[in-house]
Amino acid sequence: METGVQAVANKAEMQGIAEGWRRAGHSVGLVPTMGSLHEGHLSLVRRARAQCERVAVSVFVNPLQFGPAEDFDAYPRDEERDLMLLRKEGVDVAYLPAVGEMYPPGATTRVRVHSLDEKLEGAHRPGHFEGVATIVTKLFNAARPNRAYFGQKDAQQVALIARMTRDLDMDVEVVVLPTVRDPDGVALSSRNAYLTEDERRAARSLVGALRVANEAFGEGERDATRLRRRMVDVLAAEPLVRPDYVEVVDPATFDSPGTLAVLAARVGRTRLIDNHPLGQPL
Ligand code: PAJ
Repeated sequence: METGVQAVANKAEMQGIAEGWRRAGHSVGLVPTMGSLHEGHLSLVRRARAQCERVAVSVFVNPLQFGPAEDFDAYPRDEERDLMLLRKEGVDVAYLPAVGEMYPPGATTRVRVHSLDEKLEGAHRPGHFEGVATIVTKLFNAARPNRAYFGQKDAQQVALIARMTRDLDMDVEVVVLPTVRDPDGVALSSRNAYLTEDERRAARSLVGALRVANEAFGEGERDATRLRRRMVDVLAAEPLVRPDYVEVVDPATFDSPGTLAVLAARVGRTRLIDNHPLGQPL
């Protein structure tokens, strides 16, 4: 049964609603997103719905986590469709603050997770994780969740949020769900909308590289350098793909070696990331 979703743009209003839920003894789940929702996002929403009595989903394209040369302006936005999907999922509140509501003039406080935020994805996107840590902290303060839901698709973001909640004594359980993929294996991403047909075909090499590493791992290969080389070779065979990094790291520290295969690459002009915990089916 569809009950309607309440759209909230104001942080004080969001806090008031969350406070009411808490006072009534309801558990609260939060799913932070940047909208343009797909089945990956919806898998998080469904888990939140199953585990929590009240569910808030935030839709906010966060300028602070985009570099000056990145795609903040072009990032796909479709609020009406997002609200329709959230209504179907039985979400209680969609929190859609404007940029000025989140970052009014003079808001200069930032949250940093040192060291982790400078590795791999952080090295290629300076300031990105500071933007993520800051907005997630603010979303937690607005929606006051007991549990917050994140996708393994953004593995370093997961490590960062888990570290941040621990380091700052945030009373939020971080729930992580597996990457949802298209039938051809490509990880769902809002940025896939940028790909041409040829690029979309080339993008399969990312999951192809992860599969090759996973098979080698399954056959007993544990040497990070050799696992890495296998992935690099798969990507090198695809002329439309230019890797930023390919590594096998520890999933909590993002130091090498480890058992998490992670990669980032440009496919044409679109930058995509993917990863896989080696040893798990893919
Ligand atoms: P966004 O890219 O919209 O993703 C929102 C959540 O959906 C993240 O936790 C992400 O890991 C998860 N997700 C994306 N693609 C997925 C897939 N194919 N399978 C499973 N989960 C997937 O990540 C962000 O937004 C932002 O950085 C945010 C946390 C909202 C802070 O601004």
